[in-house]
Order: sequence, then structure tokens, then C-alpha cells
Amino acid sequence: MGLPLSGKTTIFNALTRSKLETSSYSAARFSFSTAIIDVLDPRVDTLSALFNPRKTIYAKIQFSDISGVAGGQASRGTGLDTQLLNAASKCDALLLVVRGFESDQVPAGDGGVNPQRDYDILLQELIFSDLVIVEHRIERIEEGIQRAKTADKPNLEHELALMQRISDALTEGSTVADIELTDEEAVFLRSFQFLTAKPLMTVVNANEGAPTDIELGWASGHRAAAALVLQGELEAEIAQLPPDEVADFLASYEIPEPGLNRLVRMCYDLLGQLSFFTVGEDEVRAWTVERGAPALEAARTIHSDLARGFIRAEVTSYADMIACKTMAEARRLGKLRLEGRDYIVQDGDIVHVRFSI
Ligand SMILES: Nc1nc2c(ncn2[C@@H]2O[C@H](COP(=O)(O)OP(=O)(O)O)[C@@H](O)[C@H]2O)c(=O)[nH]1
Ligand SMILES: [Mg+2]
Repeated sequence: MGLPLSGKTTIFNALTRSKLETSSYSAARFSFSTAIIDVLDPRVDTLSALFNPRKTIYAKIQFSDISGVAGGQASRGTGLDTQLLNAASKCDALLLVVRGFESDQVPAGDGGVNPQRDYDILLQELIFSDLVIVEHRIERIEEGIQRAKTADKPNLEHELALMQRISDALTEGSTVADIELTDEEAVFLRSFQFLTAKPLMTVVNANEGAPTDIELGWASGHRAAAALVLQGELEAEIAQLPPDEVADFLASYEIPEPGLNRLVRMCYDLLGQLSFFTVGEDEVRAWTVERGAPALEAARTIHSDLARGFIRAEVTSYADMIACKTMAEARRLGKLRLEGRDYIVQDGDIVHVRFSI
């Protein structure tokens, strides 16, 4: 999401190889498009070359292009459109696109191009929309406390204190993610789907040739927040190239890798996720779990039966697998470990679950 004409659709096209129409005049109305991409992890290709499976399946990320933040909704007290809030609240992370490019064709509005200002406006909108939810909840709890039986009051008062703490933090410009919460509080708050509880990624959409390695401290001052610069239009062009022309194109612009790759790594980092792999003749496949997830959780990601009947996980690190080339050799050299349900899965692990139901 982002302000009109920041290049949301351009970035979306770059990320998803889509060809949605971009426009040089402002459409501040709600619109929504979505696309799913394969995470082109070179480790999957390497494993696929080793095992020569019938199917190769990459991890997937779904991106949505959500427009409709005009800027100033919060200060006018109107807040974001309900459809927009619904669409955004379903996402695991928010990607804020801010304009960093100059252009004679695309009006920049009052004050010209200013990424930090636009970021502040967007964050204010998100904070305001969470504040509306909290204030509404506080009213409901206060009504409830007046009517409640004595036995129910402590619970309601407990929740009221939590909501007031959130309200105070948001009023001071913090995000929900910034607030120290107990696990119990965090679980309780999930159903409210606060936007500022989500990881926030800021993309500064810059012109071709703009430096991409600059410090963006202003966009990473909150917990679970990070920022990067993408050359949106150029990246959208790269996304439309035939795969065998990409390397030459990147070299001619002195870009080490498509910005999409950097962004995908940022997604994994901020969401605290990692990939593990399953391999075989039938299928080589990447799976996604949260960092710190035990083998049992990895098994459940593959299939609930594998978790239900979990016996052991056979685990080989990615590096060992590449060195050994076959499962038989990994086994012979003792690189295939038997792990229990509590084993913490590592990024790149090749996992085979033994189970019985
Ligand atoms: N010069 C330049 N123009 C861009 C860049 N990114 C987007 N644009 C143009 O800015 C306008 C708005 O882009 P669009 O992606 O439709 O913005 P959205 O309203 O946020 O979805 C379009 O005319 C784009 O071609 C960029 O990096 N450089
Ligand atoms: Mg658009």
C-alpha cells in the first residue's frame, strides 16, 4: 500500500511479473489485485538437479496491490476505507511504497518528492486505524463493566488496562509491534488484527540509477520494520524479460541481483521464517516455517497426518546433502541424523518424516 502515484502498481508488476496498468493520474479509490509468486530459491534448483524429480515446487508468497490511502484521512478523522482495512488486515506483513522518484509526467503534489514525509503520513494512517479499533473496544468494555456481575469485573478491567496501554502507545506514535506484550496478551490481541502489529516493510521507489544502498533509518525505527530502495520502473522491466536475458540486463545496469530477491529476503527476515526441503523422485519441495519451529511443526506443515503419527525426522543439512549428492551416501557418512519431535529445524534442512498412523 502507499499514497497515490507512489508506484504501488509498478512495484507490484515488478514483484509478480504482472502487467497491470499503471497510471500518471491519481486514483485514490480502493482497488485490489493479488498474485502469487514462486520464491526462486537456487537451493531448490540445485536439489532438483540432484534428484531429478517429476515435480519441483517452490515456496510461495502472495502479494497484493491495495490502493486507496489518499493521505490525510487520519487528520480529517475519516480513517481508511473499510474494504482497504479488510484487505490489509488479511496480510501477514505490510509493504509501504513511498515515492522516491522525480518525474515531469507524474505530479508529486505539494512539497515535492519526500519519501520520509510520505512514510510518516502512511504510518499515521495505520496507527489511526488501530486507534479507532482500540477506542471502540474501550467504550464497549466500559459499558460492560457497568453492567457486569462482580465476578466478571476483574477480567474486563484487565482487558481495559491492556487496551488503555495500547491506546497510549499509539497516541504517542508507537506501533502495536513496539509494545512489550506477554505471550498471552499477544495471542489475545490477534483477533483484533491490528495493522501496526504486522511487520512493516518500506520500499522507496526510486528512479533508474538512484543509489540503492542508502541508510533509511527513518523507516526502520519501529520493531519489525525495515526498508529498502527499489528502482521500480527498471525492476518492472526486468520482470518482463525472458529469463535468459536477465543476467546481461542486470550487468549492463550494474545491478548485482533483481531487487525482488532482496525484498523476498526482507520478507523472510521480518516474518522470522525459514525454508526446509523435502526431496525424492516424485517431488523436490520447499516449505516455510517460523524460525525456532520444532520438527513436529515442520511435519504438520507437510501434512497433519505426519504430525499425528510422528516417529522421527531424518535430517540432513543442505551443505551435507550437496556434498554427499545422494541419500545413500549421506546415510553412509553419518550425515543423515535421526531427530525427535523437539529438534529445532534449521534453514535449508532436508527433512524426511517417519510416521505411522
Ligand atoms: N520516472 C519514474 N516513473 C515511475 C516510477 N515508478 C512509477 N512511475 C510512474 O508513476 C506513475 C504512477 O505509478 P503507479 O505504479 O501507477 O502508482 P500507484 O498509483 O501507486 O499504483 C505511472 O505513470 C508510472 O509509470 C519510477 O521509478 N520512475
Ligand atoms: Mg495503482
